[in-house]
Amino acid sequence: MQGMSDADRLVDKVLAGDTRSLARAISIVEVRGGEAESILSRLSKHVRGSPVIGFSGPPGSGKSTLIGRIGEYLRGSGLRVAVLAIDPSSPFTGGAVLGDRVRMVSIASAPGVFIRSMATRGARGGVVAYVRSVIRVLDASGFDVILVETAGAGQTDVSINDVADVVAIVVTPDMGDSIQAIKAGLLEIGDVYVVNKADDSRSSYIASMLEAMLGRGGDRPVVLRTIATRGEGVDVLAETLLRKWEQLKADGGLQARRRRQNIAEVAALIMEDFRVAVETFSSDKEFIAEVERLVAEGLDPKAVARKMMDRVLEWARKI
Ligand SMILES: Nc1nc2c(ncn2[C@@H]2O[C@H](COP(=O)(O)OP(=O)(O)OP(=O)(O)O)[C@@H](O)[C@H]2O)c(=O)[nH]1
Ligand SMILES: [Mg+2]
Repeated sequence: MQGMSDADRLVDKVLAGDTRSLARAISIVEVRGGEAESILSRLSKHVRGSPVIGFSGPPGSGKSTLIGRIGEYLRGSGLRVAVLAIDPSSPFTGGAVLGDRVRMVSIASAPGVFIRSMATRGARGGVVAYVRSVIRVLDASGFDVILVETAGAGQTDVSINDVADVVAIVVTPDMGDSIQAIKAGLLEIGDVYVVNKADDSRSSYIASMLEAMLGRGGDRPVVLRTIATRGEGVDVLAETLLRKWEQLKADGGLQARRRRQNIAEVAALIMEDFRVAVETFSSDKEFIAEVERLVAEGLDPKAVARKMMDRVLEWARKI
């Protein structure tokens, strides 16, 4: 069609549900830049605010297997499901990683299910913003639920509650892992705690221990047990997560969480621009000469940094 830009055409196909165009749009958004911005702004009026459910927890606790099963379950009730696996181990520009796709094989080929791995190594502080952009693309393209997997605290560049509305923390009956996970600060961020691999006899002990640690308040997170490999407990888990989202939507909690997500995203974007500005500027000849002059005058580094700050900000605005 005459007068249509490439971005218009791509966005039209994404909105029409074309999976290949969706994958392409996500790749463009991941890299950022002008084309990404025009795609995101064209899609923005189609964003519906679908539930984003996050899964975090120690490596190997069964997050991918669980997500695969939950995807299947939700799909069975007629919902379109997108899965976003955030992979800290792969280089950011390395493209999709197939490992998770293999474990989610039960749903990978199902219609109405879309799986994407997003590599984050090398993206540094901007990860939150990249992930939220991709979530917006998925939402606008019509998915009813978006499931996000990240590795546990400290192992990834994105904290799950910066991108997800409702958070499930997946641990295993293996004591070491669970205690490690809890120590790493996962006790504060979960809405639901899942003791997966409940085919292990220690699971009820770990579940009780978690319940004791979580305390007794009215809004205490739920502890559930699952056997992801057999799909046991998956229906209850899926319903619990969606019910929590509905409850948050009704009582204003969702709006509060999304406001926090927006702030985290904007802060990440500013930080990213600022980082680039500092890196560019600090290898600039004039900058170096100026810094050397101030140091030679006897100013301490902190004072020099203050003096240079305005110049860096000016630089950042041009990015
Ligand atoms: N026995 C048992 N094994 C399970 C269960 N759920 C998952 N597994 C196995 O645990 C291993 C890890 O599962 P994944 O789903 O890849 O775990 P993950 O948390 O996504 O792992 P990372 O993404 O590497 O952190 C796989 O071999 C699964 O088959 C379960 O309920 N019981
Ligand atoms: Mg996984």
